[in-house]
Amino acid sequence: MADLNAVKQALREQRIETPSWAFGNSGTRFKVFAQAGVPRTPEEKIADAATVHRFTGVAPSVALHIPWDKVGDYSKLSDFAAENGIRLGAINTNVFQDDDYKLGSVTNPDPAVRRKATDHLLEAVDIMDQTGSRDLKLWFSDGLNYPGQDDLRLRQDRLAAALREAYDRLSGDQRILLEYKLFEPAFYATDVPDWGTSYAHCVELGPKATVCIDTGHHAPGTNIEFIVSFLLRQGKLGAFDFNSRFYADDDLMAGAADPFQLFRIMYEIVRADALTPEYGINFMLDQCHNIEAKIPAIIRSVMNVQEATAKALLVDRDALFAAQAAGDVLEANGILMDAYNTDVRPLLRGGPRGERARPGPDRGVPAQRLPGEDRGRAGRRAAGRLGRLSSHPWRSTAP
Ligand code: AOS
Ligand code: MN
Repeated sequence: MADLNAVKQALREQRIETPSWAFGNSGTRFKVFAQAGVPRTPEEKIADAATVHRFTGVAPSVALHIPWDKVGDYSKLSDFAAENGIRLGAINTNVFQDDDYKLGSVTNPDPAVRRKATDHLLEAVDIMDQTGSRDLKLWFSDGLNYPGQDDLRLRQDRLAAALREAYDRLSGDQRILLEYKLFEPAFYATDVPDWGTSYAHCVELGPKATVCIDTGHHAPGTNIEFIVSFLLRQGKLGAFDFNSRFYADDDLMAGAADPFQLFRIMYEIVRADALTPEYGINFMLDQCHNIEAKIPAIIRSVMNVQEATAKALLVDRDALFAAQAAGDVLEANGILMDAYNTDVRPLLRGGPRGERARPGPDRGVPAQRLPGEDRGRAGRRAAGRLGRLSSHPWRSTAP
């Protein structure tokens, strides 16, 4: 049975990194709907990220994107972040917006373009030296639109060479996070299309290279929690770019489209004891808020990740392993669903630090599951858990 104090503690210690670009204006190729008050400078984006942290208590770092967040003095920017109560997180490279990159960046057939792109990766490590960032996050838009356009195998060689240069430039605890994406902007073949390609390059590079899973970058129906579980087992899961998708790389709020998927992912994290900052996974958001207010949307996303995590922490793992070992399919599935169907909002309502309980109506706990209601073994477990939830002191209102 999950220990609620341990669950609370784990939620307090959870860390979620926000992306600087999510605070600025964004849109589709059809229209960017500008919003009033969006940040104009890296400093203003940092101030917005600090606001998210103030309200959630679990988002103490913000990822930068270079050159979108280029400044003259990165140490000063780092100090500015610290004055605002947060720190600078992953440095994201941008080798997809220059005309030179029409046929690719580090995989381009032209060695001069490859040099320029690789130099940008090295520049990003220089910036990390000044910001104190640990993570160099690499996403390559490189790929082909037409069969025969370029040599698939040579492009892998060029990619490996650029990654090697960047890897050899790392020092201290710095590391590479290699993201993958099934398609877009390339439509026929992408040079890092999936976790397997990213994983193989990371293995070739060495221990300081790990995979970044962007939850929006898979074919429909892909079992992402399997990828999570596999990479954890190999010690090669370095980070997430959380967001939601309905169709492609929609970049909607994490946990909005498929909260059950997010729960299943977080269960694998909890299952591997990989939730703590010490384990080293960078739980980042990678989102754009095109029609909704940005800071509240990012707060909502952080809370959605926390809710999925809370449910994952509530899984009765001893009972689950026992049911699995006994081959009791329905009981095992029931135990997992039982945790997923628990309303954890009361657990989070006072804020993750638990010191700011907000008075408010009790939304749903008694209505959802009635303690004592006969729903079989799984139902009785749920009733017991809710009984404890309902009587917990940090709950804002009594049922
Ligand atoms: C692009 O599709 C990727 O998700 C990257 O993480 C990218 O750097 C980020 O979305 C900012 O554009
Ligand atoms: Mn991403």
